[in-house]
Amino acid sequence: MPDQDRLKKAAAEAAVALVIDGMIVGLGTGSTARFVLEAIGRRVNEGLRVIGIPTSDRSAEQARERGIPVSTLGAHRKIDLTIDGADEVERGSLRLIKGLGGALLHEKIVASASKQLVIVVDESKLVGRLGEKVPVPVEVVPFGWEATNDRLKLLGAIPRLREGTDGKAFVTDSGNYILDCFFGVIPDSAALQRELDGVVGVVEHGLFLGLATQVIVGGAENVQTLRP
Ligand code: A5P
Repeated sequence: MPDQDRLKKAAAEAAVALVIDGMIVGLGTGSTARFVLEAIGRRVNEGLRVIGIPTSDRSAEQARERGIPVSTLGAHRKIDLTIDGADEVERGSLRLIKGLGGALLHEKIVASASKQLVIVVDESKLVGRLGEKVPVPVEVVPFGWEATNDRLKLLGAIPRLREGTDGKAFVTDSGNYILDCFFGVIPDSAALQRELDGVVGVVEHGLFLGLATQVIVGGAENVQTLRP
């Protein structure tokens, strides 16, 4: 297993130790969340009773393959604990950028319905300021997306339409497009959040501020838990 995967797995397993019998558990999306699903699946096979609320079609499929019972947010509006990955974690504030895996809309809806949001990352995801390494994914309505693209440029972004492996526009589980918006280092992510929330045509964006209740970081030396 590559080193980075070992770190992701260690963080994922530490997070899954927080899952208690009877919980409604939000299931994240991505390569780190996959290790979470594996670890929950093992515990379910040993007798743990949980109901998983997947954040994507992909994680629903992976959960079912591992024997984890899945349901919907409609049926379970209050989630005890969600475990998900992130693309960047700002040290100190624990503000996040999420969505490089394309599931940011459902992830944010599930995170917002969760009593606890535990983020699992390897140490390469920690940054001093959001935007240091990755763009902010912005989910937009396909209708007139070019006009939304222009509006995002006015906020200082360099947007790029995300493409799928077929070279066509990537389509999210909700049928939308994603514009990966390069801002560079973001000095005031709360201000940017307000601006993005006000752009017509934007469905949701990958700034997750004030949502993470803890971040579990797999590092070369140890696994560390960060709290805001
Ligand atoms: C999915 O939309 C994302 O928010 C993921 O949680 C994020 O991209 C982290 O993915 P990895 O664990 O694969 O890096």
